[in-house]
Amino acid sequence: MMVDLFASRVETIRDGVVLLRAFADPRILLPLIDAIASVAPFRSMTVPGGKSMSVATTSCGERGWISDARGYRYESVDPLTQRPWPAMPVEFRTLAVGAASRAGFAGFDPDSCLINRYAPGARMGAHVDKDERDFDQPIVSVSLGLPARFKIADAVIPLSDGDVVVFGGPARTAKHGVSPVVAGPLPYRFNLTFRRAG
Ligand SMILES: O=C(O)CCC(=O)C(=O)O
Ligand SMILES: [Mn+2]
Repeated sequence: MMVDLFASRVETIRDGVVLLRAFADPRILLPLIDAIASVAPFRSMTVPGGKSMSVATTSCGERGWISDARGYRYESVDPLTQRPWPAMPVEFRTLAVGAASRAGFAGFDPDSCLINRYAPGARMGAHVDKDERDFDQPIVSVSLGLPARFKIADAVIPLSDGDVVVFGGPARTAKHGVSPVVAGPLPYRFNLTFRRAG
């Protein structure tokens, strides 16, 4: 799953923001994303103001993050299919727990994985992840496919296929976002955002 737990470099970007370069294996993760999307398709969600997000999203795990005219929240049933979200693959969970632990956050217990799909031009505006109950648990954010510029607090982190960012503790409620993704040799950038939501 992971390239090599102990060989991978751990870079502390800011207090509570840790970068693990090439920690995740896209060859294992991308087919699992396809399998999830065959059950819970990617969709473009609406934000409360009425606009559509430029990223396409789906989820797996006990809870999925939802945005619609009523606001932001977690739901255990996918509103598109009216079925529970697909289970979180064990490979996802192992990756997220391992990355958190390597970054200094032992005991991470994710119940939700939001999957963001960025076509070229898609972006994510600056925001805080604040729809979760327990801010003691970190966020584990996995980048796959096309590169991206991830901004968090006052740092800009160029991310490549397989890179993982963990933010927690003093950085758990740091503002972060993604600049518009630039076209390249792959069709998309994917992001897996693991959280303890409930
Ligand atoms: O795509 C990313 O790297 C960040 C995604 C994110 O912050 C989110 O979904 O809340
Ligand atoms: Mn976020």
